[in-house]
Amino acid sequence: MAKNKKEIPVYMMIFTVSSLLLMGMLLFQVYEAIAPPRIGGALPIEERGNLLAIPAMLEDLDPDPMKAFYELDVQHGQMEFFPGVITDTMGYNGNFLGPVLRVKKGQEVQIQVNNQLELPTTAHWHGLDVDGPNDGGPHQGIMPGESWTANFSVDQPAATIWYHPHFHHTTGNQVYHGLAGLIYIEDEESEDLNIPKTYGENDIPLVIQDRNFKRDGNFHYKLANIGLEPGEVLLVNGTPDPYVELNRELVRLRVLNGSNFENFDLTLSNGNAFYQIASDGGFLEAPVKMDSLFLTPGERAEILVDLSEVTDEHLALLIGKDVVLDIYLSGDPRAAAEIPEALVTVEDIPVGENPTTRTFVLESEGIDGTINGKEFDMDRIDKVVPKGETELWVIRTTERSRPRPGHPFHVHGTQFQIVSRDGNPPPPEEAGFKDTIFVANGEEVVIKVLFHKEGLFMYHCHMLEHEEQGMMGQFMVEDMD
Ligand SMILES: [Cu+2]
Repeated sequence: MAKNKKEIPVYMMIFTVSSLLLMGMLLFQVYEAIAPPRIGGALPIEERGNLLAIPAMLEDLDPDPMKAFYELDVQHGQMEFFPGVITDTMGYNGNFLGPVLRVKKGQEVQIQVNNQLELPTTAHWHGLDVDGPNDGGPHQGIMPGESWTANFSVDQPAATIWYHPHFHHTTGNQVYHGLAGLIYIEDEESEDLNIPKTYGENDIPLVIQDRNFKRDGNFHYKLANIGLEPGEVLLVNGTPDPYVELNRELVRLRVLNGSNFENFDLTLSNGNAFYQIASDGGFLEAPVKMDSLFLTPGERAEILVDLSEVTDEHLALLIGKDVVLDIYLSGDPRAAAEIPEALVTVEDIPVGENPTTRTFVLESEGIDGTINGKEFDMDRIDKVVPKGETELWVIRTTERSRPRPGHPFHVHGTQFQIVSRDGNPPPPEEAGFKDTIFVANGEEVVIKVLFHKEGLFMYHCHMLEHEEQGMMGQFMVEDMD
């Protein structure tokens, strides 16, 4: 995952060169492995990497403020991630990734998805409280040349959710090639909060993904290689080696771990703390001060970073020693920004007496996996769940899942809350609404789930290759009154 920087200190160069000689044919990999991260100093402008791409905000084609109509074309594309090297990609309304769709609580939304690929796809709204037929899961396949329109009303608090394909056995490949995008749900509270809201200026989306490339420049997506080691290149919003220029002020980063298989642990190069204000399903009750942010595939977090007092010209967002994003600062340092003391009231999901309890045991070996000992079967409904009745779901991973540290468990069609992690109450950053949670090997996480809408939904590991190799099940939500 090391970023290939141009400036290397002399001592490291000597070390590098001698190592390269020793290693002979492993030249390139060795350089990648020992190239030092460039953490402190700023680079002259001409040596900066690539300006961070900011996804377009898609135009709502419905003039009625209580409605929204969006159109997404699923298409092939090409990108020049590296100068002179063409990579075949896929994107929504463009070459790679997709635009941001902004919807408001209470709106009636239609999203028309036009499949211009020669492969089937779906458009799944990850994190959306929606009924089964509009969820965009494996059963809502959109055949080549066809269109599908999702209809739903926005019936949940403000949140940063996302969309991606979910057609069984093509999901991992299509996401890897670029099919993913963000949806911003806004409501009165999100609009009233005193937090940064200027899109692309102080409210910045960061879709972080790791990738491997073949010699011909195309993505190296091969099931056998997935999960053996992280991708060599980190893309942020589709930009390799990205930088962004920000004012010395409070900024809000909306981060999605959009990788297929890798966990990310994010820190700031100056060691400063930041504040998590939202998890998958919306705002937390209060900002949570932290100095690292752990996100598994599919998870989102919104963080506030106060750049007001930073006197350095440059800092970086890091994963370990690797630079994810270079940040160059402008404007004069000033007094620290005010971090809101409180954000929203998170409605507690009510639990009745003697709630139904179900257990889900996640087990993997390499990229193969099962839930409760079973591989996914499109023709088998694993659970029937009553609408409107909170259940307790107990999620466990087995030690057999090593060497992976655990699995991100995702449930469609709802936002749930964590009751306990290994018997302890969740930490404050996990006390809000979630749709994807990390369950470490040997750990037991209890969640309370409540489904408001009927239909067929999925639960699965969000390491996409685990999902496709069997770590998925399906449940039918029925009105039993
Ligand atoms: Cu997994």
